[in-house]
Amino acid sequence: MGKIKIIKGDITKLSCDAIVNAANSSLLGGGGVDGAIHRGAGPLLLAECRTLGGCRTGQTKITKSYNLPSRFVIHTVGPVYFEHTPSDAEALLTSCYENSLNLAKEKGLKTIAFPLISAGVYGYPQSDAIKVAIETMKLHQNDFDEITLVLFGEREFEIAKEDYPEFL
Ligand code: AR6
Repeated sequence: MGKIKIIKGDITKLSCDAIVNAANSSLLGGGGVDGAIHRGAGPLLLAECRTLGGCRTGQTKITKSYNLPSRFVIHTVGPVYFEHTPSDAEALLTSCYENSLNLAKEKGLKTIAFPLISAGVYGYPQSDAIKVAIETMKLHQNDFDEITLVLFGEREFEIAKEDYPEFL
């Protein structure tokens, strides 16, 4: 069985098969983790993203990683929390993880890392976002060598330590 890991850090530094980007539907960059990924990858990432025709909420697109140490970037668009009912937001966020993991599996990728999708600018409550991430990862862990949840902020890492100590 594959391993789920929770770490604190910067996802752009990881050299796994794929890192996941919490993008917006234009796929043309932004702030937060999206900005960090585009800065690290360089301008060729934006050039490839321009050819993709955007991405709908809950869906995914894959690109190369260019100057980043990972091999691929899987771009997914999380829900803006307050634009949906809580249960619709949860279903959409679950789709982000599901579709990213399914796409990675289809491509034969074995190691994948996620940021805490929607839990920054998009306002998803951090503790609920961590639960969606981990519970969805658990359903797919047999298909991967390692699935990593990368937490950037101190507060979200403290929540994860409390709620999921077994993955630290
Ligand atoms: N590595 C890992 N996690 C990070 C990093 C990093 N380098 N930088 C930030 N985070 P956000 P969203 C965490 O706002 O809520 C963008 O402008 C951050 O602490 O990046 O899905 C897009 O273009 C938070 O926990 O994404 C969209 O417009 C998590 O990543 C919009 O923001 C997600 O925060 C998407 O909003």
